[in-house]
Amino acid sequence: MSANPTSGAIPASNPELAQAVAKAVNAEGYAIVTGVLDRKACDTLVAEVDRVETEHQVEFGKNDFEGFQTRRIFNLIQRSGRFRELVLDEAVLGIIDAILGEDFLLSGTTSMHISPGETPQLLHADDGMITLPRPHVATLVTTLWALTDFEADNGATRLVPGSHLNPDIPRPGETHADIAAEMPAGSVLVLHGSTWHGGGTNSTRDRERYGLSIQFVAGWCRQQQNLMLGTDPGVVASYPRRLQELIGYSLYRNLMGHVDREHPLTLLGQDVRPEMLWDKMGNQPKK
Ligand SMILES: O=C(O)CCC(=O)C(=O)O
Repeated sequence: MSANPTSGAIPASNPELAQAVAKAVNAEGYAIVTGVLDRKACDTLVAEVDRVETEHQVEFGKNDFEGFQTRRIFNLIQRSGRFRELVLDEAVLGIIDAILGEDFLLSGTTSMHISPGETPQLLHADDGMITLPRPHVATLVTTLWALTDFEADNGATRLVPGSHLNPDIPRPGETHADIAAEMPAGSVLVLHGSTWHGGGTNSTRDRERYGLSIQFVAGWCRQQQNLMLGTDPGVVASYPRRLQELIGYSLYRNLMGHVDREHPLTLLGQDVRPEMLWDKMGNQPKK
């Protein structure tokens, strides 16, 4: 395993950020964006992960995939406003829009806190269970946020560049030319959903690796975490409109996701009446 792809990283200040990242993700299967968060924000988020882990007595994973030395918190948007703010990061949403197109959805929010002693996670593709023949356009994008430095020895995510174009998914027991996505705290690794990757080994004695996964899918796909059922509508009603839309209170191309022909935001008491696709189509001349 070689390390340190950060040399090709793209700074968050790049004026063409969304296009530059989309180009790299489509060509290489990944991109690293540096400087999305500052150290203070990372420290605050680490403290927030610690707080939620303690409050909910989050234990290590019970299988080798989730990691016997890794703690995960799912549905982070339920746990704290700080995580909800991250989901709404304008720069990252611009990147996702450039890759997945309009009306994309949030697919899930998870923390992965890797402790010393963790072994490598099985390489996998986050879209590995779907039945579309590979390779295919990105239907899913995972953003992995480094809250502490990601280093080759403390569990930095490993990935196989270009593997999103491979017609297969990796099988257990195979070895592949993976690299460690070393990146300073505050960086975000953007992964094409078909790219082979996995959490790394933490061979340090005392360095915890804190990361967050904020995952998105195209608006016509199923979300991995059921965010509509995972959050009380009474609580969602107080969220910013953009977050409500990303959870699923939105329509894809003015059709998919409607409720009795109404926009789902009407269920949160909002008066939203877009022109439905059927209206648009029905008003076209037939000849
Ligand atoms: O923790 C990481 O670096 C990656 C985790 C991951 O890929 C997963 O759990 O699916």
